[in-house]
Amino acid sequence: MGKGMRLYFVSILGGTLCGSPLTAQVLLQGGDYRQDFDSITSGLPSGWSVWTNATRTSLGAEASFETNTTSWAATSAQFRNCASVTNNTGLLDTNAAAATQHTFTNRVLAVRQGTSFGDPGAAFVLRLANTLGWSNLQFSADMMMLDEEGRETIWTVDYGLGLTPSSFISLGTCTNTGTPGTIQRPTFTLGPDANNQPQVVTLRIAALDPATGTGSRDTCGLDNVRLAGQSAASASVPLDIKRTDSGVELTWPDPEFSLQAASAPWGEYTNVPGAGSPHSHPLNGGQMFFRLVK
Ligand SMILES: [Ca+2]
Ligand SMILES: [Ca+2]
Repeated sequence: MGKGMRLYFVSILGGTLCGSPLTAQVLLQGGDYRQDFDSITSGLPSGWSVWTNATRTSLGAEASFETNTTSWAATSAQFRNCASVTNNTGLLDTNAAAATQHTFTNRVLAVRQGTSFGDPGAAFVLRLANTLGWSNLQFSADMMMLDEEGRETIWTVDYGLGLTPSSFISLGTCTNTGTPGTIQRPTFTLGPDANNQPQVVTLRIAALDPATGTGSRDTCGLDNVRLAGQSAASASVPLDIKRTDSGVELTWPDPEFSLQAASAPWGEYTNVPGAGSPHSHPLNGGQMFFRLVK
């Protein structure tokens, strides 16, 4: 993670909410936010919480999270710590035994809804302390099918302002469907009211409607959440690009900013080693995207 992609966390007022300590919110600073949930055996990451009874006008009730590694097919209705279907070693093993799943280091924040648990109303919540200096915030995540059963859950991505919003702006939906290992990647851009916002911004991935179909409910997993935007600081520094005989030349006026590159707009951006302005980049590969970070 480059120096411009640090994430800072801030403590809030130390209160409690529904019996669970609410310890922190995420503060965007200097780059984008990513969450891989690979450390959830120690608890939910800062800024994250899980809820039931979520509606379009309420966060609902904060729920507990089972930190112990739990198999995809376990039938207990709960928020749980599951293995990804793709281990960090790259192995794709949708038939892995429970004991093998427990050894996977690639974890996901998962939920198994039940007749009286979270259907509808299950929600994954991320709170940002504020978005001061940020605009054009883009959210994306992997929604992963872990255990496929008869019902299908429609997940709504929405956000509201404040710690406990009573209204939410819906960005869209994604339906977790397909065979185990199928990944949906909802990607949405937050509205202008999420730009440069001094209040807490509360983002959700919520089952606001009853699951469709009949029978048991799937186990769904959330992973690789990304939140990226444009910061006022970096927006003020132009990155110019021009064609040369051998490729392109990138120039920028502030040496405190470093150049990063990625093969897709969403990244993953990595530092371009030794790059200073002007930087010559050959045209010898696929498309590339550049940005400046500080
Ligand atoms: Ca993960
Ligand atoms: Ca299903």
